[in-house]
Amino acid sequence: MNEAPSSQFSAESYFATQPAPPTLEHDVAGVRAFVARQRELGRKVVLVTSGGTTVPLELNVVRYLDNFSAGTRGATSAEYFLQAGYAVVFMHRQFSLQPFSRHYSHSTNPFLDLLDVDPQSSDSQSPPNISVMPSKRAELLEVLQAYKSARALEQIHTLTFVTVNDYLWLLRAVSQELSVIGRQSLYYLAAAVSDFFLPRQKMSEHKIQSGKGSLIIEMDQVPKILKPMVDEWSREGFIVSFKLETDPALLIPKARGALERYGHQIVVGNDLHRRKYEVVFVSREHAGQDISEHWLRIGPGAINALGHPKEIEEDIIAELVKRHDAWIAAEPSAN
Ligand code: 9Z3
Repeated sequence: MNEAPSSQFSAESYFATQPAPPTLEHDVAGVRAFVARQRELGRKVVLVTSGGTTVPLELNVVRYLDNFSAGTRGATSAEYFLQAGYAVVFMHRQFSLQPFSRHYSHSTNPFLDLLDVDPQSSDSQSPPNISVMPSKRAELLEVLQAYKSARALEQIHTLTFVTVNDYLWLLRAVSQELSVIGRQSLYYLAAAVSDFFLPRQKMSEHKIQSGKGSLIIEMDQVPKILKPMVDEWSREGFIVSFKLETDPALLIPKARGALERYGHQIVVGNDLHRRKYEVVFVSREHAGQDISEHWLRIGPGAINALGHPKEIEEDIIAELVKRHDAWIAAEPSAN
């Protein structure tokens, strides 16, 4: 068994000691083919990460630590990126929300409630017709058309992760694949990623037994993955990370700290309870300039141009598309 380095992993020591997920090669081949196609078509490509990572406590996993995220931010944002003409690599936690189907989440808007059965239409040969209730048709049609169009245009490619280990391996591999399109690539890192993990070498093989009193687990820190992303894997990509805090007083200092430490393009700060109504973009207009803050807010009951309840992701993506276009247009040396 490999000796795991104690407590602080660099990205390098992490990948040298923690096993790659078994589906990695297959997943990477899919992304490679997708990116090659988008490159031919001249489309910009965004990697959207979404949902929370788990940290298993046992090799035969019964218990795990989870990070909060329903996947709403990522799934909603992916739809607006598609609308803006981007190709989307949607890398999400298995079973978290996905673009389009998110509108019919089983708990808030169950799909079966959209349907009607017409008993008159049945006979001994065929079952009755099923139709969409008239009151639900217009909304469903809009979602369905956008979904079918993204599929027909081969504009979206989906990948799943569960553990933080799956996430880290996939993120590195996908970033390297996307780097071939240079400045046309955008990274939108909305997944809620654990800061702590249990190295494979320290995990119990079987279910941790009770009966010995309280459970004490010492976890190691997950390596700061944005650093090698910015410096090595995606040097020309436009990188947007999210910072989640629950104490509003920490949001700006933490977001500024992340931008200073990693040197990427934007940190979007959000407070857990206000995340659907306000976010803050923390960035520098040009390298060397002071860090500035730009708040995006939507009022309660806001309605968009199509007459639907406004989602803050619409404004987040519009702002990012503008900034990404400016980034593409700028000379590399100017940044
Ligand atoms: C976010 O901050 C996302 O906006 C949310 C979205 C997870 C709050 P939902 O999926 O929630 O709509 O329910 N994501 C990033 C969270 C994160 O783990 N950030 C790390 C940090 O804060 C840096 S990568 O340290």
